[in-house]
Amino acid sequence: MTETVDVVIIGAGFSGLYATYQLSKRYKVICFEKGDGVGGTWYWNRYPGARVDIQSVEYSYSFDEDLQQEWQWPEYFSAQPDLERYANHVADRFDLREHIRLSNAVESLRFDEQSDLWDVRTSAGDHVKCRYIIAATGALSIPNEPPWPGREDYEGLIYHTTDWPRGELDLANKRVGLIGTGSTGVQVAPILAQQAKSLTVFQRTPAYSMPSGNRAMDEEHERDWKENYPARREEILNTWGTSIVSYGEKSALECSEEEREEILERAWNSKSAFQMQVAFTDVMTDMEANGIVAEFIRNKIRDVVDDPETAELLCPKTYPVGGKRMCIDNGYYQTFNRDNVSLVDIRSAPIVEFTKTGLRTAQSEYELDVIVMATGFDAVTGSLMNMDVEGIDGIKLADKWKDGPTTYLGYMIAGFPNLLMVHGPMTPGAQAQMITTGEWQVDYLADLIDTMEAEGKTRVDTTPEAEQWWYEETQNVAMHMVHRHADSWYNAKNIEGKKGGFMIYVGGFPRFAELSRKAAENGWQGFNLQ
Ligand code: N01
Repeated sequence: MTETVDVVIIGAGFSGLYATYQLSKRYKVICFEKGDGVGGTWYWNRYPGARVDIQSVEYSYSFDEDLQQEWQWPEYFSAQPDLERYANHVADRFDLREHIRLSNAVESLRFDEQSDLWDVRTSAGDHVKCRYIIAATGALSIPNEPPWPGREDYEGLIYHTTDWPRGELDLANKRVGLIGTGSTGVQVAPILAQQAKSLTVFQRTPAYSMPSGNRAMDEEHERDWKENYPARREEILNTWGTSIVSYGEKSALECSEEEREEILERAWNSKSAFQMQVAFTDVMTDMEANGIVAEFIRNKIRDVVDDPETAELLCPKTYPVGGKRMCIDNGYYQTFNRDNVSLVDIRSAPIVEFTKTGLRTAQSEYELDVIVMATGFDAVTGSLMNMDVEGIDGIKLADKWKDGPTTYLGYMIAGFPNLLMVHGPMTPGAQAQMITTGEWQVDYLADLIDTMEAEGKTRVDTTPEAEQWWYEETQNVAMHMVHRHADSWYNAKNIEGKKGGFMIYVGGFPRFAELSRKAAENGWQGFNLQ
């Protein structure tokens, strides 16, 4: 049976849930979700230690005043179970479940040029026609698993952190290998070290990380936020990184050494990794200023790690602070002082293959009972590229994006009418706080849909020229930022062979929002309403 609705939303993560809430008020909506529960990132990433790195009074919905007043976060930085509980609460409280179909992944999307409707087919066999698609598929949904040979011969267990088994995993007496030292590896390592017989950490590039200082929520802090929520939410949207921190007013280069140290110590104790990146005006734009912050962090690492050789290996020296996402941790560097933990440098001697009993690098062989892959994601484009998406004239999205994504303001792709994206390629993504900025983008797209419906239009598409303008803006702003000196998932350089330039807009959310707003005010410039 074929159903017809107005909008199909893909993904019941935080943006998909809000899109379902917002659009189901006036349109017929179905939200398809691959997982058997809601929460997206916070449904999938249930590895031990998974926790948000932005304080939860910020990293939460703003759309309903009662919700933000009544909800209580137990800790400053919420753990995955609390974030998943919150997503479920929102789904129940706002009666979203009637629109959501779980364990039901969208497999193909085909645009019908006669009717201007999308034809949607799913893993559970559903067949739906709809005017609009909202792809809230997440920037970090498809795991990156490097194709080292021999995997099928390995007799131990392999877990990617984003596909962690439910329930307790008994690691006592197990020799565990952890590959990857990004935000995820840094969070999971201390816990694996406590649980396992031994932990071997395979590091290609060290992270910059600072202690999270996570603690139980204190009443005064919570009350302060709840009394000031509307103003704080506005302030969040008006800051470069959509987080309320204290933005430095001086260049690192014009401060005396004592002044710098004082500012950096304060930033280090602020419990916000973002604060380190804005401690001075030029940390994110000037490599010399950035180098001062980098050296401060390296000295903190050297202070904590007992073995000088291990400490040096853990010190990032090849890219700037903030060039990749800076991490916050709960005892990461202290982990390397434990007798059961060792660090292997796979930059100088890369992993070559899995063996029957573990891993072989260019230098040695390691016997491991469990291998944990914290190797990140086929980020930003992976989720849509994994579906069979066909636009006008039979163009496949996988072909269109084979050399990297192009979008207009991250919302639309030329040749794929009525397909709208939240946190799409070339939006600020993880350079911003994704719940609040996701709400903002959903509201923007809801306005676009409302305009279409009010004007009796059936097709909105963008143009290659509009895409080109946005591509240049995205790449140009990156050329002024230190991000260009790091290989990361922001610029598609985390996976060998992946093509594309900057897929994350690093010009700041306020500029992105301003350009989006201007386009809407100028009669939806760049969006071709027909
Ligand atoms: O992934 P990553 P992640 N050979 O891509 C290594 C968000 N997040 O899951 O740096 C050897 O950052 C790779 O090495 P290198 C956050 O936005 C947030 O950790 O490419 N190593 C790196 O060490 C974050 O940015 C939170 O040299 C290989 C690691 O694997 C994003 O998710 C928590 C390799 C991957 O690091 C992704 O973080 C967790 C190879 N072939 C995540 N391929 C919080 O809110 C990859 N690696 C706290």
